[in-house]
Amino acid sequence: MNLTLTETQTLVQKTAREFAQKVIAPEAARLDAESRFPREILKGLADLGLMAVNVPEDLGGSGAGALSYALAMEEVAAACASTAVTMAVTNMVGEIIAHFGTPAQREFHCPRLADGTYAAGSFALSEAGAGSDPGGMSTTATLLESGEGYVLRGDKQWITSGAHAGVFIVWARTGNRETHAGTRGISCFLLDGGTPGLTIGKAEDKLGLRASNTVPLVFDDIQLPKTALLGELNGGFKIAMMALDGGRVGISAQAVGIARAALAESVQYARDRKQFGKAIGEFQGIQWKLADMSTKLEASRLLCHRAAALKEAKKPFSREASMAKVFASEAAVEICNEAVQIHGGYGYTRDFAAERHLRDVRASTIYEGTSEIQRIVIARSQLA
Ligand code: COS
Repeated sequence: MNLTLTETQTLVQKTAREFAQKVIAPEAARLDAESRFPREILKGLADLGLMAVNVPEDLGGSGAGALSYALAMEEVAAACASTAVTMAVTNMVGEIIAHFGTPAQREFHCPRLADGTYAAGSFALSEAGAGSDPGGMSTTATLLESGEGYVLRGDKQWITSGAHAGVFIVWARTGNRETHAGTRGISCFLLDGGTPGLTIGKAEDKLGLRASNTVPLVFDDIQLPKTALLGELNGGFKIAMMALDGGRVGISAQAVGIARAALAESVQYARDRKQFGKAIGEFQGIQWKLADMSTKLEASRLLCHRAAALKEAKKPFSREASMAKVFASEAAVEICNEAVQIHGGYGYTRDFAAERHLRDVRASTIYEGTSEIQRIVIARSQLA
């Protein structure tokens, strides 16, 4: 793996870092405290090309590649994890449409996701009874007798940005239950925000990522035209799996960004805080914590960048994405937990960001596939 960044990657990293530190970071605590969706900040990210980093330029995206995306994600997450997850899902939605969409679908939705016309895009896979096992979903899209479209019926759960999305990618069961059971009878559809019959439920009151929006959706016999089908009929499960592989690289980068911020603040605190007549950073107990935190952080970043580099080279990267996700997210939880410990009593208050990082990072071992699911993917690849 080449560890030297290209000119494009360096530029994307610099652009994201400047915007994240100047514009996003000063707002993060307030956005969290007010559980406020970062609408204006997202528009700023779109203006910089960061809402569609992997969407080709002819569709309005940056076409900068998977590693550039990981670099940008780390920068944004280091400033505000809520903004980062909103950016992550929107980027994923744009990439799926660019990859699997018809020319009309691509040309309609990708530029709107890229330029911020849509505040966000949403990925509607999970259901109340189908989280780790999306193949067990019960939402259906039934072909009309005329054959001219589908009726979408059911509900979804944990939908990031659902109250603000311009477009949803929705997975629904289309297959005959006998010939296309389980994962083989699922298709993927595009649904416009505001479509009659779409109800956005009450936003979840979450431990962290409070400025991101997470809602349930209800589809009440929504009539979808045939042109809403994304990809092949009954081919939707594989689209979800491929998208999640890329999404997991993004979440590992998000975890790296949050942990980086927690570590930097811990180093600063260890320099500033005096006890027993000297800075606490002079005590070996604190030094060893900082050493372990920075080692875990570097290892996480390397795994993330390796998975991103494989993706960019169009090589298989499913196993590496799961390794990056499980390692980086678990390491980041440990790093953020130690950051609170180093900050002592102050770390338990809102006077410092350490508590926000710990609340925010906790989701990263759960969403985009739990740690347990990542271990299933990794183990299966070894045993195959
Ligand atoms: N890329 C492409 N295709 C894939 C794939 C991948 N990464 N992973 C699986 N597939 C394909 C398989 O090859 C199989 O194809 P065939 O039907 O042609 O044989 C099909 O998809 C079904 O795969 P599998 O039998 O492995 O499906 P399972 O139901 O056993 O599920 C896991 C596999 C557990 C990996 C999957 O359900 C999963 O990722 N769950 C977590 C979901 C998740 O991350 N949810 C969070 C949503 S965002 S908050």
